[in-house]
Amino acid sequence: MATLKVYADRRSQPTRAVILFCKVNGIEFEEVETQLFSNDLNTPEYQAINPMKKVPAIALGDFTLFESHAILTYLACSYHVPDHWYPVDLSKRAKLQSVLDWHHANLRYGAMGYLFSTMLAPLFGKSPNAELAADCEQKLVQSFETIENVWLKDDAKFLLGYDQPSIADLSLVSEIMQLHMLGDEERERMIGPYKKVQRWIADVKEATNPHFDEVHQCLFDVIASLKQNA
Ligand SMILES: N[C@@H](CCC(=O)N[C@@H](CS)C(=O)NCC(=O)O)C(=O)O
Repeated sequence: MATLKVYADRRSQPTRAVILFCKVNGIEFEEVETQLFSNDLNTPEYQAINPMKKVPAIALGDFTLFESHAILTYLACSYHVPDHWYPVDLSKRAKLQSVLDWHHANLRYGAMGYLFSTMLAPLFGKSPNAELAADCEQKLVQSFETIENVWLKDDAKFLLGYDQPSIADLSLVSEIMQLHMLGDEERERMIGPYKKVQRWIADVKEATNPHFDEVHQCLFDVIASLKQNA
């Protein structure tokens, strides 16, 4: 069988979700470093793999795929991984898909939008945009509210009332981890009231460690270097 290649930059939330999934499930892969903010995404070779010029993407022989949720779904279906990651049961699968679809327009929109309209803006030669930041913060806080009261059911540890994590847990938690880029106080202002969300993040971490910490180390290295250069 051809080697699975994962085109990755671990500073990217969806990239980390894919890498974490592979590592937790013992899926062998070659990590092809494809750096954000570099020419790596613009080469004709890479655009043949992902015309959107984003990470992550995968290649398996002639087969290529981009969009992290499609990748996670494909990997969960084509490798022998435990059912809880992407249940065979159609109704469970459809529910999980609804969390994945919701994620893009809500949690990701809010988290990415907030970071790029505040602390990341100057790094890209832009001024912070207070109006956009307020809109994104509202979306983000609404998203925590939804996770706390809709997706985390009763006292279950993981999304949709499951007692083991699914690909949706990996995707959403990888996104939320990016908020460590904000100072503790700012992050606490948003996530502080959501105790179930905080416990769930800790549970996902515990269920996937030591890989979770290893895959997120890059993010904490970036945060440390940003602090040093501030
Ligand atoms: N919906 C996509 C999002 C991919 C994405 O936005 N990747 C970002 C990094 S987190 C990227 O590659 N950005 C490069 C760019 O926009 O130039 C997924 O889930 O894979």
